[in-house]
Amino acid sequence: MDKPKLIIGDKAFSTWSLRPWLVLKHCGADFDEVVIHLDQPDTAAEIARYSGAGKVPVLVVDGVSIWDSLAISVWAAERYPNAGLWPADPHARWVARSVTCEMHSAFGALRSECGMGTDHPMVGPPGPAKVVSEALAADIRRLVTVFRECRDRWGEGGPYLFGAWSMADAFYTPVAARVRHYQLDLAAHGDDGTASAYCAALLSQPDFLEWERAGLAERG
Ligand SMILES: N[C@@H](CCC(=O)N[C@@H](CS)C(=O)NCC(=O)O)C(=O)O
Repeated sequence: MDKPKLIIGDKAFSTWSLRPWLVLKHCGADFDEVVIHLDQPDTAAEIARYSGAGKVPVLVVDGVSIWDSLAISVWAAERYPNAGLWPADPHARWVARSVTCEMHSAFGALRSECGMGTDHPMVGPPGPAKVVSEALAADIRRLVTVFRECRDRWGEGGPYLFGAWSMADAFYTPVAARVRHYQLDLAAHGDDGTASAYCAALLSQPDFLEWERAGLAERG
C-alpha cells in the first residue's frame, strides 16, 4: 500500500477535514497531508485533481480517491481494526455508529447557523455569542440529550461518549468547536454539566490541540 495522502481544507475552519484527520491520527497512520485553501479562485480546480465531488476531505490510497469524511473514517476502521475506532461492546458500538451517522446527516440548523469560515474559525478565542433561533435550540437540545445518554450509559472509563475515544468523538469535535466559537449556552438547553464537560474533553484532546496549533499558525 502506498503512503495515503489526506487532502484537507484550512485547519482554521474546515470542520469536515478535522474528522478523518483525528481518526487517522488516533490510528497512528502514516499519511501525508495536502492542504487546499478554501474559498480561493483556484479551490475548485485544486479539489478536482482529487475528487469529482468537489469537496474535501479526500483520502488517496493506492491511486484511489475516497471522498467524504465518513467514508474515509470507515476505511480507517477497516484498515486499523485494533485501533478501537468503534467501542468493543456491541450495544455501545451500534449506538456509536448511530450517533456518528446522526452527526453526519442531521443537525442542519447547527451547521447552517453556526458555520465555520475565515470570519468564524474553530481555533482561537470565541466570537460574539450567537442569538439562538428555535431551529438551532432544537439541535442544541438534541446534542445535549445525545451526549448525556451516551455518557451516562457507556461513558465509564474515560471522558468521551463511550469512555475511550472513538470515531463518534471525531465527529463531535467540530461541534464542540462550534459551541465554543458561538458561545452556545448548553445549560440553557437542558445540560446538567455532562455535555459541557464532554465538549471540554474534546477540545483538550492532544490531537485536536495539534490541529488547533496548526490552524492558528495558518492564520498567522
Ligand atoms: N459530506 C462531506 C462534506 C464535505 C464538505 O462540505 N467540505 C467543504 C469544506 S469543510 C468543502 O470541501 N468545501 C469546498 C467548496 O465547497 O468549494 C464530508 O463529510 O466530507
